Amino acid sequence: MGAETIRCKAAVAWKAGEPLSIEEVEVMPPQKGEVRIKLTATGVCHTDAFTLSGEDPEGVFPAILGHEGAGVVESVGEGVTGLTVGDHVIPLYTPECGECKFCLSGKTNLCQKIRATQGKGLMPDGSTRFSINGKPIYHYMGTSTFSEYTVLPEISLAKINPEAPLEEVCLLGCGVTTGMGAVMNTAKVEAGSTVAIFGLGGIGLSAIIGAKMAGAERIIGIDINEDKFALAKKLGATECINPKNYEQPIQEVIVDLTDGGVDYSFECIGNVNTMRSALECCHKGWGESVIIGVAGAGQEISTRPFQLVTGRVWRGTAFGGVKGRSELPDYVERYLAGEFKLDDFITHTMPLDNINEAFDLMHKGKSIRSVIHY
Ligand code: NAD
Ligand code: AHE
Ligand code: ZN
Ligand code: ZN
Repeated sequence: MGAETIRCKAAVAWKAGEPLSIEEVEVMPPQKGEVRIKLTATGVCHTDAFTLSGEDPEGVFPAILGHEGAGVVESVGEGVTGLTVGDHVIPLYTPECGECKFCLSGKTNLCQKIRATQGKGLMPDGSTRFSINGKPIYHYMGTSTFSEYTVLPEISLAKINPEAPLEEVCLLGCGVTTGMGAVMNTAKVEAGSTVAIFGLGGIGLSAIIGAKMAGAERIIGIDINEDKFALAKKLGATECINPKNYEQPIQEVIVDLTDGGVDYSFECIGNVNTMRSALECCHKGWGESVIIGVAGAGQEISTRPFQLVTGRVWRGTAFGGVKGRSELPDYVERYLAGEFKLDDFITHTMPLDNINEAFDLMHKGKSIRSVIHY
């Protein structure tokens, strides 16, 4: 397509533990099989903060973080057949090549075609498309949405209905799809179930929406920040509890409240202690607990194996088990059809220049999602 290098604004993470820095970056044209997009909006997810903190074993610096975006195709590289300039897209940190062992298994959404290079902050050919004065800047989760322009492999983009507002459906690039998908796709919660949701941020609240859509009868929200309870109840939680208000471990409280435990629990925090609580509040014989939260380097989960011997199931999920290219466009359609709302999640909006505010609000527990508007 004869595209040129673009100079644009991006938020660069130079070092772990330091605020992002707004810089002018060079964004190379898309190479073979790649697409360059202009971002319209991006959400800020807790995983961005996790990697910036230095806790992510795969965190490389300097990098452009961000993985919850939406935008428009600006140019396409050689051999790109499924996308064209002007298409509306959502970047996928879990791509879908359709031909690797994982894609063909029918058992997982974890396409591995480019996973090795993606985890090193590189494009599939082992190089980067971002630089500052010629110094390479790493990609992040294959998406790097904290930039006005970014380059992705074609297999890392879902083409969506152009009528969808990109400032809202960007949340389907991670948080909302992850929470809803974990409930409906990974756990397959049935109508009438009792469900416990640990952590009432963007992910936990989306899990509540999923549980309500699945017809769960009882939805128990758990958080140490009671400011999160009102929205949780509005979205479908039937009760909310704060572990700090009890002397007993919270799993015992939940077992007592539910005549032996819940049918399903979801850990949406990233804390190995609450992961244990989430498993142990499940009902003997059949309760299933799904880990969604991401825990730091070196951390491990534990429980008595007897918990599993007696029928509880421990599992995990990435991106809600959703296959991005074939299934995400349908989430957008369901949103457009009014099956669920996204505006409740967007507590703050701001320009890229103020992105560090989004991290401050998250750490203070004041936001659900901040959305950056480009
Ligand atoms: P968030 O910061 O918006 O929400 C986390 C919530 O947990 C907050 O409301 C906080 O008050 C609560 N919390 C913290 N410690 C707690 C405790 N000890 N007990 C009870 N509640 C507690 O985060 P988020 O964006 O919703 O992300 C949640 C987790 O999910 C993070 O670990 C994130 O990295 C992970 N995540 C995983 C996937 C995936 O695909 N598996 C996708 C997105 C996010
Ligand atoms: N890089 C970390 C793990 C981070 C992680 O688990 N990421 C989730 C998505 S979080 C989105 O907010 C994920 O998709 N995991 C599957 C995968 O292949 O990365 C580590 O511990 O190394
Ligand atoms: Zn995320
Ligand atoms: Zn694949």
